[in-house]
Amino acid sequence: EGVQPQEYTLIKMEVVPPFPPQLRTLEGRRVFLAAATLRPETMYGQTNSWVLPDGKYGAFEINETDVFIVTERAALNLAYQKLSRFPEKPTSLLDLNGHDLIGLSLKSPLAFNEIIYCLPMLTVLTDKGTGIVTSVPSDSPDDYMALHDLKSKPGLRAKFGVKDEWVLPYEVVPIINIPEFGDKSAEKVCIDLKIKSQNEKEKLAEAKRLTYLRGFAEGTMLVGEYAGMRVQDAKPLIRSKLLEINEAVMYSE
Ligand code: A2H
Repeated sequence: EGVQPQEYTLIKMEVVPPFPPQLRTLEGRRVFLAAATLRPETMYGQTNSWVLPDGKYGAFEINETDVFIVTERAALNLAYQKLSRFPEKPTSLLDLNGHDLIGLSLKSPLAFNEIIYCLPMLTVLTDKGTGIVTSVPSDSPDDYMALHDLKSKPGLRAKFGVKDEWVLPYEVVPIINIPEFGDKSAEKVCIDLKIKSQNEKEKLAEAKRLTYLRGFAEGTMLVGEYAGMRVQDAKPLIRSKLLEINEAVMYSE
């Protein structure tokens, strides 16, 4: 972990019932994949969520009604931030791994796609955030390449039991304009840098640097309540709104 504390927004991606067999014991509760993001203003463009297939997760009681699926490490941090049924003591209802989560259908705040699916990404870190990532391929080069890999490689889908209908219908949703990069900045930068897969770490770091700098400074919202507003002005407004309506919570580490 870095020296500077990082403030994330945790997006509550609700698992849509009926639950699959491996989650059946959670039936009757409100269960969320809680995804850590630094870009709450991009939530309109969500196409899926990401988990690490071999990652270890748990279903933790946050309060009387809500259950968050996150890593144990994140659950402990949450418990020290008043996000646990019992203060400073995470209680897990169920141990899970990434494979158990792949294919879950989700409803996520602000997303134009009404239902999105949980999919595998091999570069998810289990020692950052919650180990759950929400995917916005229009504006995140990592998300764009990981979705591109799944779309273009039937063998990769087969390896992780990913059904075509969880991936193929989902297109990049334009949500932010960046003068230099257009309305699908992550796609453009990945193509310009000739990035071939989610595993090209160095090129992806460069792509992230380019889109992040320009996006925050020069980006304009194309959609939503704050269409036409600069990204840097819309971001805190959208974050506050999500927190206020209880579709997100704050999390720092
Ligand atoms: B961001 P930082 Cl549109 N493993 O959210 C890998 N990546 C993770 C993660 C984990 N355990 N937890 C969070 N992240 C991602 C949106 C987004 C993000 C956009 C553009 C850029 C971007 C949609 N994905 O991040 O190392 C999450 O993806 C660029 C870095 O703490 C989170 O924000 O700075 C970001 O990384 C946090 O990374």
